[in-house]
Amino acid sequence: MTDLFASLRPEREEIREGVTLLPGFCDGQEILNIVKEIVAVAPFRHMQTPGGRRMSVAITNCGIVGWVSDHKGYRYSATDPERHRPWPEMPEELFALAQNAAEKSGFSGYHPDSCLINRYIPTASLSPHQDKDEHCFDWPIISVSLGLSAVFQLYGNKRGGRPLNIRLDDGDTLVFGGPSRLCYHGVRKLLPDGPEIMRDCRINLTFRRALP
Ligand code: MD3
Ligand code: FE
Repeated sequence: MTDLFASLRPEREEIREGVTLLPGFCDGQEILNIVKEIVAVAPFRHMQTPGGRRMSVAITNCGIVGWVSDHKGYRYSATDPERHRPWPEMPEELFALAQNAAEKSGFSGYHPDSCLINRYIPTASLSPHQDKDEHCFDWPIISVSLGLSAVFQLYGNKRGGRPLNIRLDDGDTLVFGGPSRLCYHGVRKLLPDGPEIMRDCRINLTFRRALP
């Protein structure tokens, strides 16, 4: 459907130093079709936290390495622990999407080697955490939201305090880099709004540079 209000939204919004929101940067339907091909090979699954709890968010990955969690901890692995096989390759369209979003936000030459794909049903949430399992923090993390909208919460570089609430809609793309790369963040709740093709869940892709 044509977005009549697209012209009223800024193309790029600097939320804070190193955090750039690109509203409606991608076509959610197009990205969803690519995600479906990945999921047909490496299905969504619920991982265990190191403490032995089942994550409410279901995940899968594509790329050279994928983020995994089990009783031994959080890490990146070249092997899918469920399939004992490499993760599906990162499709060129996804690599290009992340690279273009990074470029628009001041990070040229971005080469993500991992894409974590999170699936939220309306009761799922992600408690505040830092992303620090990557080898270094010089490169940004790029987040792409699909389907149901959600309230994303951005804290500072220490746990606690009052978060900034950011609503993320289908197609919205966020870039986290520079001094905000290690900010605490979480996903509070899903909202009942979304595109016709995806009113039952939210999918979030995070592109990462995990390896040296
Ligand atoms: C801010 N995912 O997978 S993406 C995650 O919507 C994760 O599924 C959320 O947090 C989701 O780790 C949020 C946005 C995000 C990702 C990385 C960040 C925000 C970040 C790193 C630093 C600061
Ligand atoms: Fe995170």
